[in-house]
Amino acid sequence: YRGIGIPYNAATRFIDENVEQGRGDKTAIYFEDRQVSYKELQEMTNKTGNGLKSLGVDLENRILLLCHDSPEFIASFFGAIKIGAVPVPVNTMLHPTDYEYFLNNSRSKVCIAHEDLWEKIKHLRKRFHYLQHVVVIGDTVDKREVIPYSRWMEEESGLLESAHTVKDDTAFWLFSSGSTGSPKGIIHLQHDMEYALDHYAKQVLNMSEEDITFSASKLFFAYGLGNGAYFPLGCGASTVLMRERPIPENVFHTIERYRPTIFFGVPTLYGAMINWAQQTRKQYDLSSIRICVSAGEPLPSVIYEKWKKMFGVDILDGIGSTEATHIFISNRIGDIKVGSSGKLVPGYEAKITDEQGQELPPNEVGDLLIKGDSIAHCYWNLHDENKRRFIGEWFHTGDKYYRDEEGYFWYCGRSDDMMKVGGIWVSPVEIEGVLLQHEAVIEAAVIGITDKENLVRTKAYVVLKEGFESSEAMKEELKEFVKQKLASYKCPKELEFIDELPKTANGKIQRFKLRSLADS
Ligand code: 3SK
Repeated sequence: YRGIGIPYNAATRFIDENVEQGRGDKTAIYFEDRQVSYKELQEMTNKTGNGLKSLGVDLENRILLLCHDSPEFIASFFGAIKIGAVPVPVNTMLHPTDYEYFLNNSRSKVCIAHEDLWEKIKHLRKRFHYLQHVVVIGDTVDKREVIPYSRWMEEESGLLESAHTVKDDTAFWLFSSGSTGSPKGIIHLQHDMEYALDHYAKQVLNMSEEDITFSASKLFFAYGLGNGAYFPLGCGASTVLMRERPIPENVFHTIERYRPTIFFGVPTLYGAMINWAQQTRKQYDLSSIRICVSAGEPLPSVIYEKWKKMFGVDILDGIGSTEATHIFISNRIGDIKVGSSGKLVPGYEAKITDEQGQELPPNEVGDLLIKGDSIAHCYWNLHDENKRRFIGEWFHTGDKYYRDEEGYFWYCGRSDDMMKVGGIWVSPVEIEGVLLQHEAVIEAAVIGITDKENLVRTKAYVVLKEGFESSEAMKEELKEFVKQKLASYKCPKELEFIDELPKTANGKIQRFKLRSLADS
């Protein structure tokens, strides 16, 4: 294999090495009533790889994964990578036509799906132009139409040599849920996961073999994939997988049952868990957790403080992106600046620039660009977007940030979410943070709207907690509440109550959807 590059296969690194290093009998995955050892996971992975090979899957072929969090998800992901194919995990909560887009855009040859999820899209099969085989995980699979995954587990060999891939080969794709436009296929290379593991999981979270991780964010998100799969596997630790929806009741139950040491969530979930614990007046035992992690959206200070008071454990807030593979700026254990995203993760560089690309001094808000070796190769088939976002070694995150004199980064919104009110830049995040401090508010999002004179004014969309009434009096109370805490030009001129905020799959508020709502 002269001339192909530095040999590296992520499945060998994340699965086989554990067995070679003597962890064969250790539990890799806790899932419902099952405990899957590293040896068993290796066997499942190899059988999946062999099953795919038997269907004619070759190096670089894409395989769509429409799977719930489960051992089968992880075995399919690494089984595909082991033979040099490219798994493409996708969000399990979307509309059937979204899968038509994912399957055709990725030109996937094979789809591995959980039974209930395949049931929802099978009527569209004729529109999946490149799909040749469907493999279904479940008990009541119709064997005339699809291949049961269980057949692979019964009939395929548990031995498999990895393909001769190299460190810069494509390993997997993820679709960005995007705050605007259609989802973009993000191409990640074989070495990306190990880079995120070495720099964030090991150096920031101090993750080790002793840990048990539990991620409420699902494996099909970039955030969940690290938290619940390649971080724990890369450390020889154990992961807890939960198939159910990540609602507070399920999450608390899972934590008490498996006693993880690291818990990963998003701000909305932390907020909902606090409310649930208050409403149910139950004492939940979170004593096994040494650190909680939050990403996706900035963690409001009030949620951090309440959580710490209620459960006595810190939440480390950080920011990452699907393009960067995982988190590149984070608070540290024992060094948290509440409300900030923290400092650079070792191995990453950042710059904050103005509209002309000039680097800005501390405390000035600009575009955040980052550099580090886990940044994706590019977007699939989006030449112009690639030129705009992947600029040499730098990646343009699309986030507005400033860095203070001590090196902490402060989020100010998505680049297109910032508003200029009366000629002054206003960050929606700052106003939302204040609204969230009010006892009646569970979620808030602020946008800029233009009035008849074409002037920009701020408008807040607010989700109220149960038991609070969406009255005119409440509107005035909330506006007054913000006025007490912020400069008057930042106070929302309009305020509307809404049942739910539109969000991306990673939990980021889609303020552009609220802007179209306000325009309509
Ligand atoms: O949004 C984030 O902060 C994030 C973090 C880790 C991995 C992926 C994402 C999108």
